[in-house]
Amino acid sequence: MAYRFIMKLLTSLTSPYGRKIRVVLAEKHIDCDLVIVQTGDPDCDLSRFNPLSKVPVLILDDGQTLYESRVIAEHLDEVSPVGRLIPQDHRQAIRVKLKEALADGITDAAVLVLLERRRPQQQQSPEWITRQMKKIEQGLSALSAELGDQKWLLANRYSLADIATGCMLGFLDFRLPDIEWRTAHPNLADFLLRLMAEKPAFSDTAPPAP
Ligand SMILES: N[C@@H](CCC(=O)N[C@@H](CS)C(=O)NCC(=O)O)C(=O)O
Repeated sequence: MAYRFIMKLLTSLTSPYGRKIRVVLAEKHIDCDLVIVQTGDPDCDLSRFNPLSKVPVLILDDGQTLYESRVIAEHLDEVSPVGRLIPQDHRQAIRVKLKEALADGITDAAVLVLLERRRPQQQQSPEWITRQMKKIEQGLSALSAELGDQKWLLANRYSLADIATGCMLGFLDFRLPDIEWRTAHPNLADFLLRLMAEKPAFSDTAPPAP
């Protein structure tokens, strides 16, 4: 029987960036082995695959590795035409990527808050936390205004911008549940409910209970 190499995705089950790629793989029906890694484990040497030692990492069928979720998502969207997540029209594509960058940027700020809060109390900087919280608030307001009363961020078309936004909102609930974003942005709350109800790729990849 011919040997068929299947792509491998290295990620943790709690990474919001890794979740983005797991959702993309499921939406596009792409076969890929999931290799669960613990980034905090001293025995876990990711630098062989990514000089930044971060997940997600995608090992392609020719052995080449890709890292950075936006790069991986764009590659996967290109290799399989099933259910395009980035429109082919350039202007539309840039709109989707900008919203993806905004959602990822909110996630980045949330990760910084989480890491700061994990430091011993006396070493934490309240100013730094406030600065990151402001980015989260401003980012959520911008995404909420973009969404308005549309079904998806690009009106009726489901895209990578929705996937990144859903992963970011799920991460806020998972790691920073004290942020009451639903009160300020009920349209984002409805959006997340819709994603979880209509897209099995989302409900199947929810982070494990903390
Ligand atoms: N911009 C990167 C962020 C990746 C990232 O920060 N991953 C975290 C897990 S959520 C990680 O691997 N952290 C380990 C570390 O920084 O040492 C992406 O989108 O892929």
